[in-house]
Amino acid sequence: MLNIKDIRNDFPILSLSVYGKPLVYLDNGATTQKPRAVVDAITNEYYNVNANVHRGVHFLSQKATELHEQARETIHTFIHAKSTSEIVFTRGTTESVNLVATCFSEACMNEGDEVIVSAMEHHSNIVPWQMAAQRRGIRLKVIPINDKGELLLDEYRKLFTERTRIVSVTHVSNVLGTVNPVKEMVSIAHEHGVPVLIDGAQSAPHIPIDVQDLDCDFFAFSGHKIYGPTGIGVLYGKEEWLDRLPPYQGGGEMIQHVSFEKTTFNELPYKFEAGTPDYVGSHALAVAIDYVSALGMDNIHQYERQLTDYAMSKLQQIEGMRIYGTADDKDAVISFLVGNIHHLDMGTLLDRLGIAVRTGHHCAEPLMHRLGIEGTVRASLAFYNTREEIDILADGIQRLKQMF
Ligand code: 7TS
Repeated sequence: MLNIKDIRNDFPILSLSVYGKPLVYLDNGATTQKPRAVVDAITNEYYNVNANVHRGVHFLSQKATELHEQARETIHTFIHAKSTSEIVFTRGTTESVNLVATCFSEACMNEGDEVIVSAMEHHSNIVPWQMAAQRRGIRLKVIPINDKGELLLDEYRKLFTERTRIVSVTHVSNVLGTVNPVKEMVSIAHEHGVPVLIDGAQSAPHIPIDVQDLDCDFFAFSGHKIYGPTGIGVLYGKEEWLDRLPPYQGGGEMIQHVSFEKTTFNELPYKFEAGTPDYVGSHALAVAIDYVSALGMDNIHQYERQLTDYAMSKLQQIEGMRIYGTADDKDAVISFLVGNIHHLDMGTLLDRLGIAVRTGHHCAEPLMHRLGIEGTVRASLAFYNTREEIDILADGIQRLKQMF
């Protein structure tokens, strides 16, 4: 059981008032707030440790390197990877997907080869593949969804051909909240000898992740969506795949030896980590992961599920409410429109009541086309949200409805 009152005290920003109203922060899908421990870790490292990593014999550099590499250990344990060489630090999910799309298409795809994505992808898992498609002459194939916002697995099965080289799919939709059956999808892909990249931006903060159990070949997530800092993220890749891929960027850290004739590359994971890494961010991310691990990802998942169910039933009682995404397996994200109120008007007016929601297409324009709408209002939940906050949202929507 989570003690939400105590938890909220760990997040100073949650006690802010905006426009004289207590802040109700329901934009966690965009980014989460940070517990004091994370902010303190950042301040402490800059005040007491700061030095560049991996290249100093001096005390501070060794200490900073230790924290950075301990962070890799923490992440490796958190997602149950086999080894720390499978944990690559990136700037976030977007960079992780770009790395795979660039390096995989270069090493493993030729003209006419195919990548399978889904109709509910974030632009971050569409555009990098389109860019690779332009460079390499490959094709995107798209898994369709039903009206509840669930992937059609039979259609997915039919998309495989002898030209399919990779599947890249989101674990949880940032618009619909749908939790995709990624373990089953990986197993289907593997029957065809095809590897799978899972976009875990919206799952890692909410659902216990075991990459070995999922058997996925790549898994990407962002630090800032899991209560850590911005600018740091993770790409997990099975060693056998990371070994096969060429480096992403060139520079310091990713080399073994350089001469003007020839450069040899560093071992995993450093081959993919050119330049000075965000060693303060990696440590602060590990502190965030320690924080959620201490609460227990199972407890977090259970609490957020109950809160999502409560929010769904509460919002569904509002006349004129249309909720997009009613999958049987649904997590922490609720997108909606009410009557003919424009999503932007709804978001702007809710803001005046102190309620932070996101409006628009949520970087998923192809999904909006499929749904036949321009955008939605989206409430996305975290474990520090409460039923009282859901009630404030529902009352706010009722009030605005009366204004229109
Ligand atoms: N994939 C999914 C499923 C996402 O929801 C997001 C960000 C990304 C990838 C990209 O993550 P980044 O950290 O690299 O930017 N989603 C959102 C959102 O829903 N609102 O703001 C950002």
